[in-house]
Amino acid sequence: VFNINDFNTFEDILAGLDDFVARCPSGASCTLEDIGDTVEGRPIRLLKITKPGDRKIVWFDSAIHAREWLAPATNLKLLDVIISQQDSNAVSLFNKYDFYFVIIMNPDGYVYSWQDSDTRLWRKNRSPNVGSSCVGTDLNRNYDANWLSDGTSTNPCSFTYGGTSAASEKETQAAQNYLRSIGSRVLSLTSIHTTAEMILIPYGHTDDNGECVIPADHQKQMSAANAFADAIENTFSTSWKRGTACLTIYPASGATMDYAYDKAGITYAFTPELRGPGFDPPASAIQLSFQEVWNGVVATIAKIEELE
Ligand code: 0X9
Ligand code: ZN
Repeated sequence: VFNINDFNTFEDILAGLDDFVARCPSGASCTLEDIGDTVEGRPIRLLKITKPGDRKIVWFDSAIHAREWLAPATNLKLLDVIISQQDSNAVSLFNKYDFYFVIIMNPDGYVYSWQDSDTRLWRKNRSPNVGSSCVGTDLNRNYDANWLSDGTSTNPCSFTYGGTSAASEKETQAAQNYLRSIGSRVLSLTSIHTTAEMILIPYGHTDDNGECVIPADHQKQMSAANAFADAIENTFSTSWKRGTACLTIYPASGATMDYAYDKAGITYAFTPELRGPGFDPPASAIQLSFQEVWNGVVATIAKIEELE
């Protein structure tokens, strides 16, 4: 049974999405759309909460890395606060923007991470690799954004295996095509991961001299990231790093966020690395994570409005 205050199986999350649609606020439309499917035949399901008019989109995705269970759990709470329309910030944000949520970007990997204790820490998708007994590609290294340049492996047994070509994976193709189709309407994209307590912005790659590449929009992106991270820190007096992925966590190319910025024209693309501890925090971390991230989202959107 779906429980917003606990970690949920893929099946329960799909049922939970149906419940959310049934609770759509009055005057709004809540629509499910499958942007693609996986090698094992599971849907990559998008929930759109919209109102009529020419409105910008606020996008949240999670669980491209299967084992990072706090990410979809936090994302479901963001979806809940928007659909419930009980919070004054949620009301004013939904007066202006449409909200799009993909809770599970990597369904096959997520299901595998629930199978048993041996598979709990699975990260990649579950597509077979020709000529190898090792399964899966790291979808956050597979995007057509400086693919294979940094922090990735050509060994199918590696947990950062980048795939046979840019966007070789069905999940990547689905996300890329969809993001390009809506990119000009997206105010911000937040691709949620765990666990390093950081707000990352583009880019992840380095240049020929091994220097981290800094985007043209860095100043704006950095002030939005600072607003995000400061609001998180102020929630529970914690400390969060912020900055480009390459400088702040490590060089890594071919990620969702970098594709969103570089190829889909989304200026404000963030990767929060949520609180820990580790990949198995207690369920009590879900509400804490939500509270701090929600404060961050409200603050960063206010900052983006100021910058644009
Ligand atoms: O390595 C990753 O994919 C992310 N860290 S995680 O521990 N969740 O695996 C960081 C992604 C950095 N983002 C970009 N390179 N754009
Ligand atoms: Zn991750």
